[in-house]
Amino acid sequence: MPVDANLLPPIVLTFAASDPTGGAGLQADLLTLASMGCHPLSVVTGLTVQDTTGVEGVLAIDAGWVADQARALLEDMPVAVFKFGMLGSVESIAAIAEIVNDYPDIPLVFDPVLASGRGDQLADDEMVDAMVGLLLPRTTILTPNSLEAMRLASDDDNEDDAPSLSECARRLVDAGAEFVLVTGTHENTPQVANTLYGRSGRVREDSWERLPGSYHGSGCTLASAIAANLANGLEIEEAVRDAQDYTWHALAAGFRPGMGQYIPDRFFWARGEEASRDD
Ligand code: PXL
Repeated sequence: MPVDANLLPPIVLTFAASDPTGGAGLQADLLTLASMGCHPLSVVTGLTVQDTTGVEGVLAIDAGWVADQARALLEDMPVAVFKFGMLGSVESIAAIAEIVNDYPDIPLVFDPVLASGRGDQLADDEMVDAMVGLLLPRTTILTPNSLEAMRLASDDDNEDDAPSLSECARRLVDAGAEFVLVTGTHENTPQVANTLYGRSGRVREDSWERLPGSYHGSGCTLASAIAANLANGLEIEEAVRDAQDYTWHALAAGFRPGMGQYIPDRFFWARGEEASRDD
């Protein structure tokens, strides 16, 4: 029997690395996408050894295996949206670029994972260059935090280059991203202000009450929520606004299962009143 795409939940294909804590990475994407009504497909780009206090090891999956996982899925199922998290190696970035370029009509949400929220490095300078050169031209929306925006947009050869965040966004749009959402979690401001930029400059800004505590996986949750919203048919501005609202509530309902960071509760909406953790 032929597949009837109308009877399927929207399918989102995420390229990401495993975070065994379930806080960030691939597991964050799967939880978020499922919670928002999508069916997630996953291409594993790497493995990490970590707990809620930090990353102890990173293994990049061989680029040939990354490509084979993606090709097999894409030849079998209709993908509505691509989502990128940690990509593992320059070779995998090149292989992934080639594959997504064969599907130019599928929107792409790119969370440029360069380091964990605790500062563990997850991408080197060569990977940053490959992201900008090979992936930005194919990106529908890039979701850097302010530190990632600076690293992706500044000129490595000029130590004095200290662009403002709006200048960073302009450069990233010039490099090919259709939209750039710069998140303000790392800025020293009373509220968290997230700003969306497009080809004509600033599109919208949303401010959120800054929650106390340190969270693991907020960026992955936000980018996956945008991907889910696009897959569910929202336009970019509405997708971005609603994804922030979803992420804020997941963080507000977050829990601390170990000795380190809090983890967002992507299924906050499914818990009963008795599950409230305001104690
Ligand atoms: O939060 C970014 C991130 C993405 N992917 C993996 C991670 C992290 C942060 O630790 O471990 C696998």
